[in-house]
This record gives sequence, C-alpha cells and structure tokens, in this order.
Amino acid sequence: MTDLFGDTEPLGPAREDLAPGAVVLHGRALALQDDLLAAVDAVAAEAPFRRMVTPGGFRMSVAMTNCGTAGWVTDRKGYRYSPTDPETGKPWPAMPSAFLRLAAAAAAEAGFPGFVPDACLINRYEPGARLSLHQDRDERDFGQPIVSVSLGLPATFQFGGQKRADPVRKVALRHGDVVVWGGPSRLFFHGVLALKDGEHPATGRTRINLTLRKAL
Ligand code: MD3
Ligand code: FE
Repeated sequence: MTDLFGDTEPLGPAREDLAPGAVVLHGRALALQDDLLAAVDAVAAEAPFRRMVTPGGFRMSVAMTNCGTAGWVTDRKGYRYSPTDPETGKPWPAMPSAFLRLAAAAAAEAGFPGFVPDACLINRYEPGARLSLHQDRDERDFGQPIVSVSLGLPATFQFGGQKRADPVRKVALRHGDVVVWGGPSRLFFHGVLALKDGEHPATGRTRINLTLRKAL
C-alpha cells in the first residue's frame, strides 16, 4: 500500500472496503479495549457464556451470551431473538454504553448514520471453535447494518456472496478490528474458520466477537 508521498503503511490502511457496504475499520476498537472487555465480563457475570444447540441437534463450538433488549438464541425449536435469557429467565443485561457508542460511531464512519443497536451477541471462540457459513437473517429490517468487533486471538473470516455456493474470500480479523456490514453485503454468506491456538495479552487463549444489531 503506497500513499501519494510514496510512503508505505506497514500496518495496512485504516479503512478497507471489502465489498459494497462492507467496510473494515482496522484497529478502530483498540482505544476502547479495556472498557469493552470489562463490559463483556460484567455481561457474562449476569448471563454466562453457553454453547447453544441448533435446530438440527448439534451443539455449537462457539460459546455465546447477549446483552441489550433482545438476544439471539437457538435451540431445537429454531433461531430467534428473545427478550430474556432462557437459562435464567431474566432479561438480558443492558447494552453497555461503550458498545453503543462504538457501534454508532463505526456505522456512521462507514456511511450508516443513526445506527442504534438493540441487540449484541457476544461470541467466545476457544481453539478449534468455528462458525460455519450462514446468513444473518433473523432481524426484522435488513436495511439496518451490523457492526462486528473482534478482540483477542486473530481469526480467518470467510466472506461469500448472496448464494451459499458463491466463492468465498478469506479475511483476517485481528484484535481491535471493527467491521460494518450494510447495504448489498448485509445478507452475504459468511463464517469463521476454526480458531488457531495462541495466547493473546488481552484475552488469553480466546477470541471474543461482538455483533451489534438492530434486531427488533
Ligand atoms: C457479514 N459472527 O455472530 S462477525 C454471527 O466473528 C457471526 O463471530 C462472526 O457471523 C464472528 O452471526 C462474524 C462478522 C459478520 C457479522 C455479520 C454479518 C459478518 C457479516 C452479516 C452479513 C455479512
Ligand atoms: Fe453471522
């Protein structure tokens, strides 16, 4: 990558357009990492991480919890948003203000002003955990973007197209990266390859991903 002065950017450009509507803001969450990780711990103290079961009867390798007005859940009956945690029967913890502020700022920088998420799915990957190719289509308004925040160990993200059979690109997502998925890419197929083992100073042997959505 070379700028107009002929200088290189050893860490790559801060902003990378992946596809129409899909923008990576490299390192955008770094300044907030301590607040974000403290908020994840506070949410998980009220609504512990758990590995949910899919409608097909498989236990997911990724452990999940939620905060906000609604949380994404799966069980033998299907995928849906629930106002309460099925494990405790209580409402999900409130959306931390650091999540709201980062999501709104990132969405605006990517061209989606006025984003106010009401749901945050928190995914925790341990070595070997993966997310197979899927679409996010349990939300009401696909005109709303999704903001994802990667923390801890790096992962290889797969980004396809509108059809499951479309070719996929591999994109490395690292600690502090924020991605905004809106417009034409909102319904693109995507997944995460099995997490490679490693140790990260901020999270240990795990990767945390926040997925902020307007679900309702
Ligand atoms: C592309 N999470 O929770 S975030 C998910 O890293 C999910 O944990 C992944 O996919 C993770 O549903 C990927 C990136 C992401 C999120 C939503 C998208 C990419 C997307 C929606 C449309 C297209
Ligand atoms: Fe997804």
